[in-house]
Amino acid sequence: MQESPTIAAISTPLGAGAIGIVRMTGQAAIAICTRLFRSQSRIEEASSHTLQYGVIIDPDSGEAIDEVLVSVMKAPGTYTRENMVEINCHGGPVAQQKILALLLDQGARLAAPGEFTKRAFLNGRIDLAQAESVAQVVSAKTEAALKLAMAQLEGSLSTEIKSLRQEMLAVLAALEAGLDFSDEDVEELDRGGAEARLAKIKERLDELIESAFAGRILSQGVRTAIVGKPNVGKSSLLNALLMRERAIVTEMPGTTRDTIEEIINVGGVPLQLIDTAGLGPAGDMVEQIGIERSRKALKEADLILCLFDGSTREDDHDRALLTSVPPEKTIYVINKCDRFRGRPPSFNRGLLPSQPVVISALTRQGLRDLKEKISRLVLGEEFPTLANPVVTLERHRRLLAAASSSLLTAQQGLRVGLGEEIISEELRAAVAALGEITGEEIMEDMLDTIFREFCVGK
Ligand SMILES: Nc1nc2c(ncn2[C@@H]2O[C@H](COP(=O)(O)OP(=O)(O)OP(=O)(O)O)[C@@H](O)[C@H]2O)c(=O)[nH]1
Ligand SMILES: [Mg+2]
Repeated sequence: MQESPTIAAISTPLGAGAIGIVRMTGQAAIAICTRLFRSQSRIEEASSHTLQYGVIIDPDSGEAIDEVLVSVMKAPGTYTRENMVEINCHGGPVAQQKILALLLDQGARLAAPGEFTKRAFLNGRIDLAQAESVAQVVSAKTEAALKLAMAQLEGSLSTEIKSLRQEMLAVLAALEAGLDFSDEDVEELDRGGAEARLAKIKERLDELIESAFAGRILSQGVRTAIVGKPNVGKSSLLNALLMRERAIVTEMPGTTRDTIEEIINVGGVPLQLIDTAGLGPAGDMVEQIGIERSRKALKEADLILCLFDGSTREDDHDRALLTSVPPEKTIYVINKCDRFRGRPPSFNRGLLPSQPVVISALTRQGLRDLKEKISRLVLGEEFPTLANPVVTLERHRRLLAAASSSLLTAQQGLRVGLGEEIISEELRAAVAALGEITGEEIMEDMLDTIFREFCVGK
């Protein structure tokens, strides 16, 4: 990728801020900046990784645009491995836009989303999995998600994938040596040995695949549906957890007619909370559609908060609800405990498959217990420690699953005495799948799809 055009973009978010950064990378970055920058020292002569004070001027009018600090970073020790300039200007959108426009006038091209990071990848500074983690670092919503993304950026996943790929290549080489010299008198391939090696590799692949559930939860959030019959306090619970009056609450059953989604952070785990329409007799069309949406939310949820009104006796709707929630991913919650303080709830908790959490969405009593139970259930014991690489992207999970299934076929082939060509074919497919994760084997259009998800200036 030598001689790629110089690109520029505003890297800080749009809108007014104290400082804005306009970023430029490419062979001509420093020369372009020089033509606009008036200062005591010349930036071409400045040492790499230094900060230069000066003024950006419009070269046509000589007018001063902004007082700035310019970071000068010279190839190859930079983010993109090319010359880079970052102009730290005042954070108003006008100054940043004007400076960007001047850079474009002087020959830079506007950067596409993720193009800085794409260059870092194409120029070999980071591999593809690391490049993808940059977007995750930027979008991390919790500390845990940030830690995972940082571990991936530092290469923990890539190192594991590359080592698995190397091991597959070694088995493949042994197989193909058998193939190439099959006319000559070479030792027979040790089928049992090859199979055992593949089994070991597959085991590690499967561990990575398993980590994807936790990875998705930590990086994207646990889909958590609050369900229950009308009027038990679902919207009140959503509001209490959010600590603001997000959903409408009234004493009328059937208040919530559509699902409402909000994100909260419980002990470092992001929850995507979904308040639903009460599951009960549907009156009009809107209520019917609302109830269908509730059922969909219930089906797609990773976690269900199944809510009952503890101040009234259970009825058929409660009982019907109990048959439709899977106990292994449900926390049962008895609400309105302020109404039966000191006395047992009217609701018969003996109906519930596990110990319920008793709360009052009104007085916030029991909310802490509920949050603790949520993080215990989600983070569970089998949750991987962040010391091991964790798969956070669906793209990676899919490729790992493809590799694992090819390995399985290859293993079976070795066992039943299939021809070595067929086995190498499967192995090659597995090697290619892993290569797509780290970008050792990847098509240009795949890259475009991946980097399109990035923000401009990253
Ligand atoms: N005393 C008491 N009242 C509560 C509590 N939680 C909710 N309520 C009341 O119960 C009524 C219904 O609350 P909502 O939060 O709207 O119930 P919902 O389950 O969302 O109802 P729908 O949207 O109609 O399905 C309101 O009058 C709330 O003030 C509680 O913990 N204690
Ligand atoms: Mg409601």
